[in-house]
Amino acid sequence: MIASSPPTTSPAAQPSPQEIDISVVLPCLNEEATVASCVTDALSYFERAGLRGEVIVVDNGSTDRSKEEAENAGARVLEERRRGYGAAHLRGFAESRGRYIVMADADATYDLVNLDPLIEPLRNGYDMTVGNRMDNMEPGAMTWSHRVIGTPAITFLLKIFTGSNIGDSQCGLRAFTREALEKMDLRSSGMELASEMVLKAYRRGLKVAEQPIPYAVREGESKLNTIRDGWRHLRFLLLYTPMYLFLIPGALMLVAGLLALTATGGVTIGSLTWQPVFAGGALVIVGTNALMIGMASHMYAASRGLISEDGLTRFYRKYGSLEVFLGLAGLLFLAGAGLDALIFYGWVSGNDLGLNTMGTAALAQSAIIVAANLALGGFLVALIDIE
Ligand SMILES: Nc1nc2c(ncn2[C@@H]2O[C@H](COP(=O)(O)OP(=O)(O)OP(=O)(O)O)[C@@H](O)[C@H]2O)c(=O)[nH]1
Ligand SMILES: [Mg+2]
Repeated sequence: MIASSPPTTSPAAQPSPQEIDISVVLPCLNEEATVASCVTDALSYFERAGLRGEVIVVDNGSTDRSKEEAENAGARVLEERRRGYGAAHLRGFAESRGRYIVMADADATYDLVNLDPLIEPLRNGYDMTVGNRMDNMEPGAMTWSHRVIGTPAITFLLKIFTGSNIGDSQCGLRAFTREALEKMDLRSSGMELASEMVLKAYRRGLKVAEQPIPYAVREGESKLNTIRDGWRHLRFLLLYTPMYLFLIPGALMLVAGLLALTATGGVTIGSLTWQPVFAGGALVIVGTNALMIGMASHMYAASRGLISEDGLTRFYRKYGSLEVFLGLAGLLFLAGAGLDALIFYGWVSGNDLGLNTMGTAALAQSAIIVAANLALGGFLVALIDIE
């Protein structure tokens, strides 16, 4: 039973949303050589599996015959205004009507003749199935740098940042339920959509299954740009993970800086003497800034549901507040000003009090700058935490 409707079919003849089991969404940019076979493969699957389905091809700028090919093969073809792989997928998802949604590519690299391995886990209670191409790809299907560096690196970051156990985070063949789509609330317009889905699925507690799938050599030109798209993935992952972008580096810098500030004397190399107290001051200042910005970002990400509530958000809500930050800032300012006063007293009285003047001055300066940053940052976190 095939329910995919060619665009010429009148709307009245199309199945209502409740009647569609599965929507296959294919983004397409100049894939005239392969898009039609992808569409017919998916339609043949619907027929064999006895499912009512639709194939949606989303184009946003093809200059070849892709659209005609897709339409003639029986797809619903949509024209998306915004450019990009993610924008095309999001439009297709928004207009899909199936209970299950399958995303794939229009370059015939994925096998769409049998989608059972992707759909079965959804029938058994999973929210999303992600393909894994790593053990079953045709020679030359993926460039060496993507296979050995790019994909494993992003997969590894997703593992650390979300606890995901997905082995091929960049696989473009996936299936998910309509409820999962709503929970993920996807937004990316570029290739980083692949990372966004995995990150949000794990952060929002979805049940994710993985299926080994074959991956064939593509025909036509690849749209993937290693540097641009690699950076978009990394940027996305860092922005959504303040713990690793700000908080852990900030804490490490703060500890290293405090240790350096306690150093007495310099390190002499030849005729040069390096005074660790200056590096220490810089590390403490940058470290506290990173912690403050990280705290604000963490609270923001939690309020938007991008990370789950954790020990840190609970700690801030329990012990942190603008008043606490201002109090700490005041104490640090007094400490810094007190040290400066001691140095000043030693200078006017001619009694140096046994102080290491350079180290004490560096400590005083750091304390005053950190105090100012704590006060400014306290306002920022409080602003973000306003319900
Ligand atoms: N509509 C639309 N489709 C796109 C865009 N960029 C890529 N696509 C399609 O998205 C799918 C995936 O793009 P590919 O170029 O195959 O990227 P990839 O699979 O990561 O890379 P390869 O392994 O080289 O094929 C293909 O069907 C493309 O035609 C875009 O900007 N707009
Ligand atoms: Mg491809």
